[in-house]
Amino acid sequence: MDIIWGAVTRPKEGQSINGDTYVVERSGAGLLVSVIDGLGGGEEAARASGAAATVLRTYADQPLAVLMQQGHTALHGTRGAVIGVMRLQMDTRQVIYMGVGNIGVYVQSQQAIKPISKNGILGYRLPTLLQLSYTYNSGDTFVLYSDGITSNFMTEHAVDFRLPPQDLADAIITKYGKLNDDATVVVVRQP
Ligand SMILES: [Mn+2]
Repeated sequence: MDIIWGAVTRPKEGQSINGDTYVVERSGAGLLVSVIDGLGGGEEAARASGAAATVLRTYADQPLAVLMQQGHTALHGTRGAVIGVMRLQMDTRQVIYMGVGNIGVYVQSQQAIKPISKNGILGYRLPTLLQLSYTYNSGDTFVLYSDGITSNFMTEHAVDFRLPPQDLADAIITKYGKLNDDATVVVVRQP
């Protein structure tokens, strides 16, 4: 069955420009999913995260390490950004993840799928890149989120992970979004 997803992003309270952004881009049987948080806030942050998003959309079918390298180059001269990038291969149910900086990932699965990011800042300090890969099951739910979301949502059981992806993303940001930071949640599930 085809993949379903939902996403929500909003700026911090009192700010009209959002330094966070996300990308969901399909290429063949692959779905590229990313959350990007531009450093600082406002226009400069939005410019950095926007530049990274453009790279991902342009090279959506390229290896994740290439996306990171291209993004790093594109963000020189900006504030920089932290980024998490995931690709689900829908025909084989393989998922790969690569992250630089504090974008969070939570996977609701029977399996131990616990992707982690390396410390660093795209545009400033690219760490030794780490690609993690897993096989997932039908119905597994992938949540990518920026640090404008408190990670308590994973443990408090106050949101129902069986909700449709858009409803789940909305529930997480409503209950766990920090008002003093830009916040983003993307939820993906392959039924
Ligand atoms: Mn942030």
